[in-house]
Amino acid sequence: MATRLRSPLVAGVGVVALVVGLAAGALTTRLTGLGGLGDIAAQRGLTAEEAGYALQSFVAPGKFDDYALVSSGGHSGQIHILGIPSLRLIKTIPVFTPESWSGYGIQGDRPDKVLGPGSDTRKQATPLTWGDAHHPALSETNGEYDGRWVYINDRANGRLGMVDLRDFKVKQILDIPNSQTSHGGAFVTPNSEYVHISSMTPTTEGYVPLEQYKDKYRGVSTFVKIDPTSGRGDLANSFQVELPPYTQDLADAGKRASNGLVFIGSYNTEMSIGTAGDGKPLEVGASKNDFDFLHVVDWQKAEQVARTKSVMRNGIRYIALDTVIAEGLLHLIPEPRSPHGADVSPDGNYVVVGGKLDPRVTIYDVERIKQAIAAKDFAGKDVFGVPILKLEGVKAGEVEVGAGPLHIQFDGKGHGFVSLFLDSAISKFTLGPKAGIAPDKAYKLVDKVSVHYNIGHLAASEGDTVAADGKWLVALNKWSVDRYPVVGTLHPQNFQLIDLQAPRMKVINETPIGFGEPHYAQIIKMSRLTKTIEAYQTGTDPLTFQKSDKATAKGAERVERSGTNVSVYMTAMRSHFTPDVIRVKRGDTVTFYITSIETGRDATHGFAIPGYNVNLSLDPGETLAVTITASKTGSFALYCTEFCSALHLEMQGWLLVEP
Ligand code: K7E
Ligand code: CUA
Repeated sequence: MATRLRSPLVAGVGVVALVVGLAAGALTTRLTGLGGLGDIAAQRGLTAEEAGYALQSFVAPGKFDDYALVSSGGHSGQIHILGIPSLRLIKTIPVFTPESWSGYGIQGDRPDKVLGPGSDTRKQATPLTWGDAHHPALSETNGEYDGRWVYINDRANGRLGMVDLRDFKVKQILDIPNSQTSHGGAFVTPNSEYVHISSMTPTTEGYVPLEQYKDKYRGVSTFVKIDPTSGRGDLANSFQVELPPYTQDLADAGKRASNGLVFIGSYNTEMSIGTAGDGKPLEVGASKNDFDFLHVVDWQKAEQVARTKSVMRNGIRYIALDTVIAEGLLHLIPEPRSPHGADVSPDGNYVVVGGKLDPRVTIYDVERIKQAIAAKDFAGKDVFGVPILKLEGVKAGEVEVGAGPLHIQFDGKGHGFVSLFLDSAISKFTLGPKAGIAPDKAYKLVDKVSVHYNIGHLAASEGDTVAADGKWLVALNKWSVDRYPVVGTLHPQNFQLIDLQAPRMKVINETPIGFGEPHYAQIIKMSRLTKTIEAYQTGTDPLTFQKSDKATAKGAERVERSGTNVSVYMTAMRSHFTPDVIRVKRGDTVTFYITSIETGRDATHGFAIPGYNVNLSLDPGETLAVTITASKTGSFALYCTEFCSALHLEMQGWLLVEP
């Protein structure tokens, strides 16, 4: 079938011609030249249009997708990688939550070294085993994705996860001091100098009565310094900018024309605290004002101020609000009521805000923002003394786009795309002259497409970078309603793929998302993922990418005992562990240092001990450790959990715990 289908396409009959042919109606007769393609479409009950979509998004067996969608998994605490245009799920990366295939957080090396330190128990009531993964941020060089690292914020607990794209594994979870829930992040600055994460709900240190909300509660914008070699966050060189107790929402880093600035949307500038305080539920109290505030933070200036005028607070340099104001690090701009997203265009000239309770997007001109700040052209100050810019002075335009505008993406060709939560649609609009749009065509609605259903974020191919390419757009829909068979009461969400190269936006593919609620995703060209390895050098500690001092060579396997501490230096290869019978005494502390001496791609082993809650994935070349206390006597049949060879079932051994 594939060859019959491919040959006419190779011969120059493009998809468009095919769709036109199919649409012409007499499927079978007209398409006989295409080897019965029309028959197939007819037999499968596909319309001509649908058959065209299939050809656009189908990736043949053995072929690769052109793009990777790096998606958050929401309160599943994970990151998921899907291919574009196929929407096939390629990989799941556990970040804030245990996952037993990879052994992450189950028992062993990485949970102790990543998930464990990922909860600061001075801040958290208990070590955390879940997180609400919202916004993935790929690292950038010169404003383009560089394929090195991904960061993601934990919306629930104010933490930041960092994944190394060499092996697609989490290397660090950083518990951000002085902040609890987080939303404005993760976003990297254009050369990955910092990854930004701002608080959502203002917090205090310890208990402070809610009645003192305005006086004592504060938000915080955190710039986590990225170590340029490891990609890890370096708290000692990071800093925080204190913010008024408005509820800071989505943020975006400036680029090109706006490099050096960060923009953070906010809501609840009313500072409503719910029924305890002002007698109204928060949803009412927080929607009173006609305007909330877009925060403009000058991070390059703040970086300087942090060196001399900050205080150390829980391990991070902290710039208090009075210093923030005195140094001119923060300015506010009125934005339509209860906005959600604030996004910077690829050229950096515009910041676009979705109004949520306003049918418009508001487009701000960065140059005019900078001029107004320099000229101190203020409309006034907020109650804390933060200067407010004049809306009319910095607004470039506004476009009526539909009901419930949330988030904005760009195609790099002068257009923005905004998700409409209430309309369940995406609107396409033009930016202004600085994005190459003629003045009479600027700030206009130009297209709209329905999606299914209740879209949250949307992601355009490389749409967060200076290299937005205008090829694909993915709608991350909250509900799937009737798109899929009912499989119980917890229903999947729905991703839909939109072709941006067609004259009108069209949904051409979709996939149910059965693993959590994705909030945001970024789309990177597969060709940028050049750092990725297939297997480790033998004996690699995956946390450091260095040779582990516990790496064990073939022939050097041994068991060492020191008092009640037993160290097992083990190797794994098809199809045995060496040693495979381990004798210990009840009460011993037993550490297994296991090195996979496999070198080939895919030659993965597992290591499970029944009854002891142990499972590891031993990827080729990897050295991992797991420590147990031999508290229960018995004969435990340890085994390899990955079907690794014809003799996989034979890859087993014994942990004998003697009384
Ligand atoms: Cu769900 Cu970006 Cu956290 Cu909007 S946020 S949808
Ligand atoms: Cu090794 Cu199965």
